[in-house]
Amino acid sequence: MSGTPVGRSPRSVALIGPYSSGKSTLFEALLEAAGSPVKRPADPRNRPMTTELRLAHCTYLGDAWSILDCPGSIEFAHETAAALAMVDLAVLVCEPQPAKALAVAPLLKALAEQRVPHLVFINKIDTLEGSLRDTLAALQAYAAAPLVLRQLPIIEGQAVTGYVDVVSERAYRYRRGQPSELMQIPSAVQGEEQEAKAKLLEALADHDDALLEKILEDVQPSPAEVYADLRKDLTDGAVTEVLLGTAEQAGGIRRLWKALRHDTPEAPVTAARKGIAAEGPPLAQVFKTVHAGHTGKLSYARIWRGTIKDGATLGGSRLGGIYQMPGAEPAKTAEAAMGELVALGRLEAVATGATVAAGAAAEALAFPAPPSPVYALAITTADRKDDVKLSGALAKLLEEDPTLRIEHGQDTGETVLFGQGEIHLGTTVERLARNYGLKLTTQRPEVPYKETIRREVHQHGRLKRQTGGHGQFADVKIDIAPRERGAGFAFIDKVVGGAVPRNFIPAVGEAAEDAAKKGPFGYPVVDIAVTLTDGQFHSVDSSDMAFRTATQMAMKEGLAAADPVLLEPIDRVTVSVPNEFTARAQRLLSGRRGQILGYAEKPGWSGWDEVEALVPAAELHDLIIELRSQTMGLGTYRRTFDHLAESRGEARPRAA
Ligand SMILES: Nc1nc2c(ncn2[C@@H]2O[C@H](COP(=O)(O)OP(=O)(O)O)[C@@H](O)[C@H]2O)c(=O)[nH]1
Ligand SMILES: [Mg+2]
Repeated sequence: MSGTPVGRSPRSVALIGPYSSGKSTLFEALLEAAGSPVKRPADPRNRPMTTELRLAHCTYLGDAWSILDCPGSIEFAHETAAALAMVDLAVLVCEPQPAKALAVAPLLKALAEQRVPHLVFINKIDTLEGSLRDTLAALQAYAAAPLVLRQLPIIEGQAVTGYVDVVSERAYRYRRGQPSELMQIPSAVQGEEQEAKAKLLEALADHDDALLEKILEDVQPSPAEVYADLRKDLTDGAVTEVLLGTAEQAGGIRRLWKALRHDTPEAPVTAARKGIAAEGPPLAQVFKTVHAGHTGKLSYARIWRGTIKDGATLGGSRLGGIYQMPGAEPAKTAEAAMGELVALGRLEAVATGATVAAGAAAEALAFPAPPSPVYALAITTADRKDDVKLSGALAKLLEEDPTLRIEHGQDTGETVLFGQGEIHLGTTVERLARNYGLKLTTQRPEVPYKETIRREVHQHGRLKRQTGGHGQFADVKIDIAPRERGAGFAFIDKVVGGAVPRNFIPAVGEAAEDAAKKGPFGYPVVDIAVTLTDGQFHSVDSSDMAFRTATQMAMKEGLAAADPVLLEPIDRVTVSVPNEFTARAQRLLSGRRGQILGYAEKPGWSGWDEVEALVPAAELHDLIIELRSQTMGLGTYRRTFDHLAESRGEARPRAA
């Protein structure tokens, strides 16, 4: 035994890693080994993608744990970022495949940047082909600290059947669902084991002079010394230990538990890392919000200080229920202690990311900002009567998901969802159907084309109508002229001698501006000046209404005659990719009528480039899908509107 006391403060761990590395399977295996199993999917080989954080509580050898299973898909990366901001330690789950190391790179970077203590668990060790060293070397290229193997696989025949513990120099055979069984170190692994141990000690000696001296004098340090160094270096982020196993066959799970138990920093250490004062009222931070049918609003929170008791006043709301999640199902508890992740009920006024203190004002703590949207879909209710219900449901979804945005197109009248990709918006629409009974259809959002004119015209509009008693009469002469791009709409009154009386002139201006909202192609007309030069009126038959109609007639004819042209929005797009994909990203943008402006190293991201281009907005709808499919899912982009450009016929006018 390592001699650490039992019954320490609760600790929190997040399982992170690329999609399909086996986080959810590992989550289940860890909880099963701790005697708090969660429901498993009916067909584990066909397990659904994790799209949301999943929290479960358990006790392992007397210690309380909160464990988070994070989604791996890049579209839900914000959930992982939120989890990392909350936990004492992250387990980075990888596969033993060097080619997949690139997908781990952004996570290694996030861990280093946020200074989250972490270890690496190489899962699917049963699928190992070739040497584990290649995977380690590939990962090392992106890791800030040296990666040291704590275990080596034992391969018998074709299969991985157990492991050698590098520190204790003992070998174990995996036994499904049971503790591994001690065995002789196979002679084939002995050389490798010696080498791994030397490497491990070398890495530790870089931060421990006493150990360095022992190594130089060829004295073997005791396992206790090595364990103490590993723990310290993990907390400091100086060395990253690498464990291995197979979640699916429950191999290496107890070994991982042992490492978690021994090396996960305790809550006060994490609070100090975060700069949270040790003294003060009980403090919690919300990292996820869920509207659950039966419990109402649940705010998942980390307890950063003290003990939070049910009924406390937090952030202006009265706490209505504290839930732990044994078996990943909510179970009421009276209080939550520092170090725990719990769900807090009915904090109506508290948003995701906020900190709250019991009965006091809370100090603000950093929380990751949501990434900007990369994909959009317009949504329509199948039944118009559901529109009110939809806006209520969307308000709740926005509260739950900070990576979702909703816009109502001013010109198009569409409701557009903005998010992180097809899967993200797909699950959002599914959630609206499942939780709110809303049937929606989705379509590609309309491109906000505009129009303008290229030629000045002089137009005459005349309304003369005799209906029963008195008639309607108005006569206007207007000039419609193009203005500089971005100058907007202008109305100028140049009438002299009362040809159009003062009181009718505002109606002419309003009607002209109104008529510009829909030009010959069906889009808003921008950057024109309308000048009222002359007109006629009748003392009885003229009215605002009549002048409006006459102006509308003049505008309709005039705009059509003024050499109208479609204007298409052009965005400035910045694509970021690992630099091996830079050329591909450039081709992708050129293929979408993009004008490449250049590329440069992405600031602070060694090995990544940013490509800048001007690209028509019409070409951006599914850019993220193609970009991801060509860059192992790693490429992303951001866009801002740049300018309107005259369309050379590539853009398709709206159907009449
Ligand atoms: N061969 C093998 N497959 C595994 C192992 N762990 C998980 N898997 C499989 O890998 C796939 C993805 O697992 P999952 O836990 O959903 O990955 P996640 O996306 O990281 O949560 C599933 O088909 C699992 O059955 C393992 O140790 N060995
Ligand atoms: Mg998963």
